[in-house]
Formats: sequence, structure tokens, C-alpha cells
Amino acid sequence: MRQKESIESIATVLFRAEKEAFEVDKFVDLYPELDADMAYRIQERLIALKCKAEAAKVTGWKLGLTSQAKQQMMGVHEPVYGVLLDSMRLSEGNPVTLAPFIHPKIEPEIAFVFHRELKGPGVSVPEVLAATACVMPALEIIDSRYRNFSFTLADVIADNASSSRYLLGEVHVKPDEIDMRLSGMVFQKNGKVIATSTGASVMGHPARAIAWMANKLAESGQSIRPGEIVLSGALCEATSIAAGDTVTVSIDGMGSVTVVFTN
Ligand code: OOG
Ligand code: MG
Repeated sequence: MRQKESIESIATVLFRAEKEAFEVDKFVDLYPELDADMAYRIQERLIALKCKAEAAKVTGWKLGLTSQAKQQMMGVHEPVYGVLLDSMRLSEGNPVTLAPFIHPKIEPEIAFVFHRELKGPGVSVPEVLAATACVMPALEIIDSRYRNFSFTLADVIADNASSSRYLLGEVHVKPDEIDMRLSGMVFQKNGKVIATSTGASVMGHPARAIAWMANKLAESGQSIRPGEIVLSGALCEATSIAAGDTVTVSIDGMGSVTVVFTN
């Protein structure tokens, strides 16, 4: 009983923190029973609250902390997943106001779109690739609701893996047209290269992150459904953003995506 109440109150605080753009302290200190399983239940409640308030629909999933760079930066040792809603998607070409965010950062990812259901357990990399309609470069804006982006694995899961917004590139590549491990990535802010990486930085192959998630989702009877979008997790560390910044990710064979930020 107490756990159900804790789930409800943590989900409500995280929902309000995003809506009203305030920071909260991580919850593990207050709720010692908060583990990854409980955190995914909080995430489900949080998504239900957001869907209701924003009349939003689930459009896919995001992976987080799938590269060593990100795991080290955040001090965790395994990936996490979160839910994507239609209300989180931005389109390229429109300047993005920083007004709704707390302390946003941006990171380059590879997005997968599925034409077939992917249901674990036992999903492998070739199965992920066979179920993939296309891949494209993506930029994810993350905005942890926790003070200074300071959280444990359970905290970040509860907070829907710091999700905020995302943009997709327009070039759609079939997965058998490229070797995604070798896809070179250039991440630029205001014309300057701030990081370079390759697809292999995501768990050796971005599709391995997707397989991990499909198998993890199976534990709660869920799957990746046809038409859904999945973000692979960042290929390098996230960078902070300020008004006036222009950020671009370019990936070999996949084109690029650019976003401009305003006040
Ligand atoms: C957690 C979200 C991580 C990624 O791509 O690794 C994430 C965070 O860093 O706040 O979205
Ligand atoms: Mg991300």
C-alpha cells in the first residue's frame, strides 16, 4: 500500500516539476525502497499524467546511458529507457524557445523506425535490423528535473530518462544500406566541432541498445510496435544550450539535423 502511494506522489512531483520548470532533489534518500522496478512504475504513472494533461499519444521509446561517455558522465553502469510522446517532437526549421526548460542539454543520437513488432525475450541484433524500416540522425534535448542533473539510476528512470524534446533528420536510410557501427558522427555547436563519435559507441552497435530494450520491455509484457520511433541513446556526452546557439548532428550516409535556440 505504502509503495503505491509513494509511486503516485513521486510521479506527481516529477510531473509538476516539468510543467512548472522547477528542480527537485533526487528521491532515493527519501524513499530507500526506490529501485529500478519501482522507478519504471513511477515512469508509467508520469507518462499517464502527461498523456492526460497534454492529450498526448505514445509514439515510441528512448534509450539512455547506452554509451560509455554517458554512463561515466552520469555515474551509472547500465542503460535505461523512457517513453516518447507526440508532444515531445519538434520539427526542424522552427527556432526552439528555451522558456519551458529547466537546464536543457542536447545530444546526438540515431533514431530507428520500426515496421514490425519487436518482442522479447531473446531479441538479437539481426532481428532488430530486420524489424527496422529506416534509421536517421536525431537530436535529443534532455532536461533532468533533478538539481544539477544529479540522480541515481532509479531516479533517472522515474524521471522518464530526462526526456524533454527531440528532432529527427529527413534522410531515411534502410539499415541494410549501411554498417551503423562504422557510421561517423560529427556534433557541432555554433559551427565548431564539439565531439566526434561513431555508431559503435552505443553498446558496440546501436541496434544492440534496441535489442536490450526490447528484452527489458518483455519483463513487463511490453514490446516495440510497428510505426514506433526509438532513440538509440547519445553517441557522446550531452552539451548545454543557451539562446542563440545552433546545434547540428551529421552522420555519415544519414545526412544531418540542425536546431536553433532562442529566448
Ligand atoms: C539521462 C538521459 C540519457 C542518453 O541518450 O544517454 C540519455 C541523462 O543523461 O540525463 O538520454
Ligand atoms: Mg538521449
